[in-house]
Amino acid sequence: MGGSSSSSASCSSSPPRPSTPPPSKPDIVSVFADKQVKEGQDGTLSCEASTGDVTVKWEKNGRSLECVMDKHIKRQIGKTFSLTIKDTTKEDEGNYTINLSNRSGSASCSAMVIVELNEWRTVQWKQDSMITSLKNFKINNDNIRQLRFLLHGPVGAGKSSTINTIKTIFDGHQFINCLAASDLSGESFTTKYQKYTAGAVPFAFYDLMGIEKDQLKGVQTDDIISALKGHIPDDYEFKPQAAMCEDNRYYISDPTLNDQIHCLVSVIAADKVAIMDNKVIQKMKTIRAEASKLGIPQLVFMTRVDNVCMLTKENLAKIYQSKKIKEKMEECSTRLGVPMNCIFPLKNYHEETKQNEKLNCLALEAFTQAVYSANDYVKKFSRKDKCVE
Ligand SMILES: Nc1nc2c(ncn2[C@@H]2O[C@H](COP(=O)(O)OP(=O)(O)OP(=O)(O)O)[C@@H](O)[C@H]2O)c(=O)[nH]1
Ligand SMILES: [Mg+2]
Repeated sequence: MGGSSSSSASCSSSPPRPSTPPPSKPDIVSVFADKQVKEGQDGTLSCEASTGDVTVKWEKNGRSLECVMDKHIKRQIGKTFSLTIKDTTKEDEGNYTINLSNRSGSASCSAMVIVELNEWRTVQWKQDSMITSLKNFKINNDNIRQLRFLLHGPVGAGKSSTINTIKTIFDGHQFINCLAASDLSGESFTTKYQKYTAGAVPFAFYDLMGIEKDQLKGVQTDDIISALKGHIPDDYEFKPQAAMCEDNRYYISDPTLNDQIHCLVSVIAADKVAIMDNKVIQKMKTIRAEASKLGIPQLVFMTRVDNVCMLTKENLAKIYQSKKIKEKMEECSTRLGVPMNCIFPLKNYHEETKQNEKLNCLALEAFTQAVYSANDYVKKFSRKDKCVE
């Protein structure tokens, strides 16, 4: 990270007059580095060049900077050049470049200005009390042994990794059995309807094959709907060409609330939401509409946040100060049609081998919300044990 500098020489067409020797070619002696500025505060980018005999141009995101009075203050003191952005707002975030040029050549350097928003959602960054309250959690329906969570979403969204993360938190050591794919795989790595449990907590997670745009690839929409209703048994091997039907010998024809899903979690990768195919979105909307009809609560877990935001990658505790994360959540909200308060950004274990409390806290915040929603759902059925169909 840090600023970058480049310099390029260009020949002048007319020979220099003997009386005025050409100025020396500018070079950047000290570049400006990426800068994090708190919303509402001033941020200054400052660099030093080898000469002050230059024309100065500032750019933002590759375009000439439109200077706003009392907002952008450009200064040159000798060979030092600076730009101060007053009273920063999220619109000021971007890549800033200074170009210095004269007859003998030019030089430039660029850096990111990242505006830390005022925290717009708070997270409890201590995990112990959250883990304890989930470990002691009592389901509000005596007939229900476990709250059941189904994770669905596009191929490679991070469904299996999310289950791994939650299991890692409860088991107290890194869990990597729920097979997560390498990033390069184009097809779903998970093919079975696999159930995972964690430690002694009364929660079960169902991992699904990813949703694909093609009709005959990935998990079938009808299979996910059948799983929501409790018709699909554990370990069922999905067949992309044909959805499970009533005459299949594994079909659970009379599911109880214990076979049903109690909370549907849509998993979306923050770095892929913009390129998600409309057909995949449409399939997810169909599933969500069916879950709504059944009254099943739904949340969105937005994974891979470290791939879209440098501020968050460096310090997960700043996630709710990041403009980029907010934008990605808004994009998820618009594309999937879910309100912002149902979207939880998180980072999964994928390269680290040691437990990370901030990562755990973010996942625990999201998961706790899923647990309360699932519990509210089964509470409604506390006197009837039958499926709602
Ligand atoms: N950087 C980063 N990578 C992640 C994160 N979560 C998952 N990954 C990576 O994303 C890739 C896909 O993750 P999986 O968990 O296999 O995704 P999936 O949704 O189960 O995929 P399928 O089962 O193939 O449909 C893997 O390489 C993970 O290591 C995250 O929060 N950050
Ligand atoms: Mg998977």
